[in-house]
Amino acid sequence: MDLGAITKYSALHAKPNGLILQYGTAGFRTKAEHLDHVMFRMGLLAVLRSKQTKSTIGVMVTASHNPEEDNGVKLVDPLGEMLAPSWEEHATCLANAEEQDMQRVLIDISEKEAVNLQQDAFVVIGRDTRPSSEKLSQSVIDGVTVLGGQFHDYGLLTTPQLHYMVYCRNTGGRYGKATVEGYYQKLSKAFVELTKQASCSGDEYRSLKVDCANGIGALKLREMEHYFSQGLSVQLFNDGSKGKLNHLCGADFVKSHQKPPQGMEIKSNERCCSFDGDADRIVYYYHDADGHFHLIDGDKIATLISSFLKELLVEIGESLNIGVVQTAYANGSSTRYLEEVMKVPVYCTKTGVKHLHHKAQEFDIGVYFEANGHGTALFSTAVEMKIKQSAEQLEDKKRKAAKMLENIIDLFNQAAGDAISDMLVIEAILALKGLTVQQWDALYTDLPNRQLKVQVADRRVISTTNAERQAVTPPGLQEAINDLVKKYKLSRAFVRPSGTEDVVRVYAEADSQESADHLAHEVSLAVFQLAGGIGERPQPGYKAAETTHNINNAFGPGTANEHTVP
Ligand code: NG1
Ligand code: ZN
Repeated sequence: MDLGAITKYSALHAKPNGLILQYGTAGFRTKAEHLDHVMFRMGLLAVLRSKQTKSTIGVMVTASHNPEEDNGVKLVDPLGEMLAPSWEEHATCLANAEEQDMQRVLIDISEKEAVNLQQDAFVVIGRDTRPSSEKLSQSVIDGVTVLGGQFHDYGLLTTPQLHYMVYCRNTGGRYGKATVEGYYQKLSKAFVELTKQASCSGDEYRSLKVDCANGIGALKLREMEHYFSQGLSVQLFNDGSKGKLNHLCGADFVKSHQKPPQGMEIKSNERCCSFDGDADRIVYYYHDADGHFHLIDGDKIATLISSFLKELLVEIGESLNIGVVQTAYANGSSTRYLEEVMKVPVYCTKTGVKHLHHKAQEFDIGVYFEANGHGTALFSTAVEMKIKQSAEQLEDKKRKAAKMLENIIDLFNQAAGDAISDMLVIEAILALKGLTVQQWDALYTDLPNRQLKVQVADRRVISTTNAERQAVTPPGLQEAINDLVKKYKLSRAFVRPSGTEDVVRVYAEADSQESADHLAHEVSLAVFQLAGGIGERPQPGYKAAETTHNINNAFGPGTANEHTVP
């Protein structure tokens, strides 16, 4: 380690005094102007992690669905998964070290993790379309270079594309070719093969309106479009040519406002979807003949996918164990439908895709989705081999089903939730089953629900258990929630501290929207009273809270990932 060079270059990426950040569920996220030193240091850390794992490590510069002025960074581990928890702690220590302590922290990490500093290191870098991203990714490269690491800068990529690149590079190309071209070819080939087998080819099944949140998804989908145009025609909206990233559009806006994005004309019963700013989330929606808006979220996507996979397995005659992984935010109707109608086991984990991904790896086939549309399906190596064999050896109908499954496996991005890949999976399934968007929506009816936020002095006073469904502290809060829930039919409510914002999130569902709204409000009041609420008491009526959420969710000092020390 050339400590002199590190000190010299670090001074060019100096840390603002007193700024403290935390590597949260989605890496570091805050205002772009506070991130230069973090980027440089994450370049350094990626080199150490690469040396330790003797693998390629990814660094993605993005703040996903956050406002355009924000940015963020996360590291991608060897198999395309999120960074290991012990290294998240190292990331936090390194990002917060004062200039004079940097060397010591780097040496500490190397020693603790037994990093062989003589080992070669390789880092791949991707970035989203934010104006600040290019310069910030250059700071990552400075960090990589000063520690003697080799790198490849992919430039503009969706987050899941970067995860894919890392996975490909560390599996000797078995998963695919580690180029954008390789990604397009792998997915498109599987998609075109699948849709060739669809019997209904009416145009209504094959055209789709896509809201790209004015982000990277537009660029990449446009590049990819001609590879799969035989199977699907996409019409892009909010493609970044004029609007602002994530502003009044994108998956997060559509899901939290339960309304269509701006800039998209929707005729009744037209199938539409929205990506988020870095294209790792997707939700679908449509207007019915009466002009009512219907959202099809991650829960319904997981249901469509898992029921299709289950049907294929039955057809092939394979009894593999398939599981669906959700979080506490999954609509109660989806869980009931999966367990009672489809007879698929459902598991609940803490919020954050790394928890879901980890759990899904326990099954032969694990389908995981957050209600907000982030998810994918994972297939064990044994399953992939078995299905490949079946596709060659079985006869007729069984062989056809095995071939379909083989292509579906190729179409999923198994490294991370991926809006483009999920969109193609969904489109293929709808075409193969001849389902309209309304028929898909009608699988079950969502229970009315409401999500609110409460400001408290210190959200860490709330601790939870049972996959965040029950509050352990502060004393009396869970009892209060239990009493409130009893007042309503088909009701459920829970609270948890957010991992990405300085708020406590409240979720409630019940048999009617009015009841869900009341329950959410009453629970918010209980949080305010028992967990140290600050500012104005929560008011009834959800509009105020929702507006606060969407207009004022920029990360300022004191938000989840950022604290300023006086
Ligand atoms: P927090 O802020 O911890 O609730 C949010 C989302 C997560 C996940 C992360 C990372 C909800 C309720 N929470 O986490 O699902 O996507 O951001 O981006 O949607
Ligand atoms: Zn995202």
